Amino acid sequence: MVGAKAYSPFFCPRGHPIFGNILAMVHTKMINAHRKFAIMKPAWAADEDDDNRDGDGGPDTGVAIKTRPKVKKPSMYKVLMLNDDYTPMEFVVHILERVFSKNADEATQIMLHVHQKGVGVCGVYTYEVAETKVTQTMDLAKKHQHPLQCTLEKE
Ligand code: TYC
Repeated sequence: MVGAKAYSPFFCPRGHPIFGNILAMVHTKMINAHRKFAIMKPAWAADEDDDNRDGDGGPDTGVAIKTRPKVKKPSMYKVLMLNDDYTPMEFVVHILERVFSKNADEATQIMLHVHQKGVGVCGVYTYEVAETKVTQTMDLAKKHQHPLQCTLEKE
């Protein structure tokens, strides 16, 4: 092995081989803890040059691979519209076109579905987008004095 010993300032060439090796391992771990790049050993070099047998105290003779941050898909939320007896059908269609970007046919279909079944899905969005659309719908309904209600539901 040429690694930790070769570059570590803790290696003592005359005597204290065990003490020197432990300090070298600690030093290597301290350096590794601050790395932005994982040092990967190629498979053919696995431990063959590492005589302290800890598997990670050897020389840094691999390929530096940039570690990728974990990315997760965001949770999605349905915006549900509820039926009532008073909000005009045309107003609901208007909301579906303006707030939920539906064309006239889609908006009419969704409105009729809600009218007949009591509830229907206007769209599925990430949390902030869904919340904004609920607020815009409720604000417009209030402004025009209609009792139209809509809510969020996690998918
Ligand atoms: N039921 C209402 C009416 O007959 C129309 C309506 C449809 C209201 C959908 C709300 O979410 C709604 N005028």
